[in-house]
Amino acid sequence: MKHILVTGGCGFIGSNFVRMALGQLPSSRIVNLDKLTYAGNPENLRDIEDDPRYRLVKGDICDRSLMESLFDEEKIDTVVHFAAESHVDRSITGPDEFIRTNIFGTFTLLDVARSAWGCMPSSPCPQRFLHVSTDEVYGSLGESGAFSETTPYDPRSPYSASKASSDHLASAYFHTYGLPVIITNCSNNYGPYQFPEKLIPLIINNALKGMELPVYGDGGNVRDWLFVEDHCRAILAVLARGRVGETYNIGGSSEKRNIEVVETICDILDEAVGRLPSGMPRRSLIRFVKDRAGHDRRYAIDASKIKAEMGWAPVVTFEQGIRCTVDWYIMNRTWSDAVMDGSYRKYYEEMYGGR
Ligand code: NAD
Ligand code: TDX
Repeated sequence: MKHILVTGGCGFIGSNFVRMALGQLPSSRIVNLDKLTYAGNPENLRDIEDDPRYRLVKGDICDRSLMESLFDEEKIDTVVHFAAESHVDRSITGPDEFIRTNIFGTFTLLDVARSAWGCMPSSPCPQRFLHVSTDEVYGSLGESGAFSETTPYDPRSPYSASKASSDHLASAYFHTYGLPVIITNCSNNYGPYQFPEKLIPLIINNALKGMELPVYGDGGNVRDWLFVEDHCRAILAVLARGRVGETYNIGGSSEKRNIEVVETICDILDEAVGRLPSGMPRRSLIRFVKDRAGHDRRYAIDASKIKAEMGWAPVVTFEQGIRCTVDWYIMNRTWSDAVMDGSYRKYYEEMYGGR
């Protein structure tokens, strides 16, 4: 039986992962440690909360004594570390929490795992510490090329710099202390339960409400979109078959310009729920607004290593995934309304009011 600590399991990717892992790893117990920040919502896992193999603990990864007692009490042998501050725009207006959680929090977790597992560089231990990271650590691409595992790090936002720092710490704990670390760097995820500050759910929710659709700059920035369940399948494959000390890039091979994504969502919604009450198509809500500071132009992932070693490849196309995601947000408006509370409205006004 595996005793898995998932951090940040009430967030977007974490909650999708916990649900999938409970289903696919029948002899595992999952302890979900989450601070329940604005982005963490226990509702995301309401359907599995009574599973006897699941436990939610509210807490902060920076809290060393809590982490130590959890490792001890739950005999943790596997860590899947999602917990992070994850939104680039918030990192630009308020980087402090990104430095604290993403760097100091990851350091705390690594150090507690090292003490609990007693690993030595000379005798590798059987446990696993999977550190979930992002393609943004590699910086921004020009018109061609893709990030591979050997691309030099070149982070350009406080978010990506904090993730890059955490990757370096994770790697250092492998090389220095023999902690059995594996790092994954993934491209942009989308799907159910994503907090509506990120492009896709923000556009779906605004378009459903007939609100303006803010597109930064000229809308030509490119992201490599991956359906969240494909990311979770990749993480399960890496946990089962990944080599300790290695990095694996995970991507959708599905590059889209932001404006294409926004227009696609508008068209799907017009078809699914009808045009706006005025009779206008939802594309009429698109507004090109002031660009994000230091906005990375293009990301693309070369996922050939994980494909060659583990046979992993995405199974959901962008066309399938975006329809499924739009349908989910149509069917789950109460979820969106609940998370878009007063603090979300304040955030939205501050972020978009002057744009
Ligand atoms: P999210 O913002 O939806 O969720 C983050 C979760 O972490 C929340 O549940 C939050 O409550 C929790 N958390 C935050 N600070 C914490 C702390 N100090 N202690 C404990 N819990 C804390 O994020 P997400 O989009 O699900 O991303 C998860 C991970 O995947 C992050 O590490 C992110 O960098 C990485 N990632 C995300 C994407 C993407 O497109 N969303 C792509 C690649 C990698
Ligand atoms: O209102 C918007 N308008 C807009 O044009 C928002 C919120 C975003 N954008 C643009 C900025 C990006 O080019 O859309 C693109 C996607 O933006 P986000 O959803 O904020 O994602 P991104 O900045 O690419 O980062 C995401 O992918 C990598 C996640 O938020 C990170 O956690 C992950 O590491």
